[in-house]
Amino acid sequence: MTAPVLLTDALQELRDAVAAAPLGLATPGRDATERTARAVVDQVDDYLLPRLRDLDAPLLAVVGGSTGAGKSTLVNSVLGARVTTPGVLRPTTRAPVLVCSPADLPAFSGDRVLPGMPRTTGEGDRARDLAGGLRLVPTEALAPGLALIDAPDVDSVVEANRDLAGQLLSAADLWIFVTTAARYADAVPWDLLRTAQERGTALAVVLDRTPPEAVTEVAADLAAMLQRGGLGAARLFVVEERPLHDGFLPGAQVAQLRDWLRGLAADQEQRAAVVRQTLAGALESLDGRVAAVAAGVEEQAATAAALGNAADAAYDGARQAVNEGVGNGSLLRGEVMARWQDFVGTGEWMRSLQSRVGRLRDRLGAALNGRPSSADSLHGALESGVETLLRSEGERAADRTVTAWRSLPGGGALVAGREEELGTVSPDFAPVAADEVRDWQGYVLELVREEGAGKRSQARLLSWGVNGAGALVMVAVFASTAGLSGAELAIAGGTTAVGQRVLEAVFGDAAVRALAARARADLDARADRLLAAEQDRFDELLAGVAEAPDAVERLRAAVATLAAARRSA
Ligand SMILES: Nc1nc2c(ncn2[C@@H]2O[C@H](COP(=O)(O)OP(=O)(O)O)[C@@H](O)[C@H]2O)c(=O)[nH]1
Ligand SMILES: [Mg+2]
Repeated sequence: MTAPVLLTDALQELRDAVAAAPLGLATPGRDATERTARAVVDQVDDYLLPRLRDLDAPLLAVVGGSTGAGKSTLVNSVLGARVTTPGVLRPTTRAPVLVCSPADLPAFSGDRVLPGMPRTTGEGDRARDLAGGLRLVPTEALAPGLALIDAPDVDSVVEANRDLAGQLLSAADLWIFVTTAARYADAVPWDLLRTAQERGTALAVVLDRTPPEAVTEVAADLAAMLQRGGLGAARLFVVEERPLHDGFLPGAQVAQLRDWLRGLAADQEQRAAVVRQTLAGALESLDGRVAAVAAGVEEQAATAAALGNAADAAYDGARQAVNEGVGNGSLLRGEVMARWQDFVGTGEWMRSLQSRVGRLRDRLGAALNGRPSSADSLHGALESGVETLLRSEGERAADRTVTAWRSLPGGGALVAGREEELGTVSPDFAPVAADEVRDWQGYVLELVREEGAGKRSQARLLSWGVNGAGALVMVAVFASTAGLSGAELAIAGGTTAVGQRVLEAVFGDAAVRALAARARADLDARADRLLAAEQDRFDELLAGVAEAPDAVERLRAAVATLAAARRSA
């Protein structure tokens, strides 16, 4: 039997797996998944791990609720001390306040709970404005065993405040939910109450600022709503709207809530029951929340695959088009054709050679010797023809990929602002392509040289030049599958046939076919490499946002390990 995994270790791994979930692609579900993931990570860090490591630590009750519900006034009034500052102006930017007995201060001053929030104990403006900080206020007005957090408004107009309120609630053993007679039916608080219900969080609800004449009616309505929402077990406190005395509510209004909190602080058993309830609910909620993150990651993977396929299709198309363009004779038009004719002579001369292959090489050799630059010109024309083909297919594939990505989920954001740059070949494409084609030509000449070495044919070869023979091999490559038609066929096809016969006369039939095949394979490999490097630009964009192929498996495994750890705990 393997040793059981500790619950805390299993939670840590689950948290790390969620934190590492790749969510870089702007898919439709991304933002929701990101919020879920962040909330899980925060709750594990802020609440679950600290609570599991110290089940006896003081209870943390978070006072949350709607804007201006009177939360701060309520906290001060319950404690009979000015521990937190009520505000008239909205939104308030104060740091949340944690109030506890001086005896409990060590339990909250370190980073045991809410480790990401810096603590302050000052009252100054700096402390007030400290973003994301938590102000610690020790007071004898609270007995040891229970601490209160006065949280920002859950429906604040400031998103950061709302997020902070949600994060604080997730860190609570107990929610004290404050609403008012005017706001108790609002949507935002009820979203949070539903969360409390789903998670089985220990909950008390305070109906604050209730006009005395409406107490019965409003309290009954809210109680019915809680009942319908599955929250009938929540304790409901009603506080009447009364003139404040020096900022405090009359003692009678808060006596019930104060007594309840004091009783909770004093009763270890009751506190432990609250902790168990909220802890179990939070742990149970992880399955579904992590499953939602996993679904979001799957959406990312599917989206990345679709984008990758679009790039593949575009560049496969380019490779195929280059392949066809090289073999179908289309490179033997225009400039190349003109240089070819310079090289081998006039059509009439060619025709006269057709039947006299025996003398051909001599004539050809003489012609070449007479015009040594014509082979070079043909090389140059072939080079620029191949480069043009590579470039136009590279451009087409880039443009197709950008167009496809812009219409696919997640793709638009990846190319946003870079459409011009990514929609064509990369900046160093031209020199790299030129190098590749020249290297290929060098390779062909090397092949011809090797083929000629040590054979009887060497003398002949040398008589009309490696350059000339190389040019013929290249032309043979470009005409090899000869999709030529009409006049082009007559000229290019015919002349190629002659070229081939010249080569055959020098090297032999099989050797010529082998030469052309090797030259072709080398050119194809170079074109593939060049286009693959172009496609890499897109693949790298994807890898940057969607890397972590095992993310979903890791999440599922972590959920399973946690379940096993809970069973054996
Ligand atoms: N008259 C009266 N005013 C209140 C009561 N509760 C809060 N207020 C006032 O309402 C405003 C907002 O209260 P505050 O406690 O800051 O609400 P919070 O935003 O929920 O913390 C402040 O000006 C308080 O003085 C109450 O029960 N009676
Ligand atoms: Mg307040």
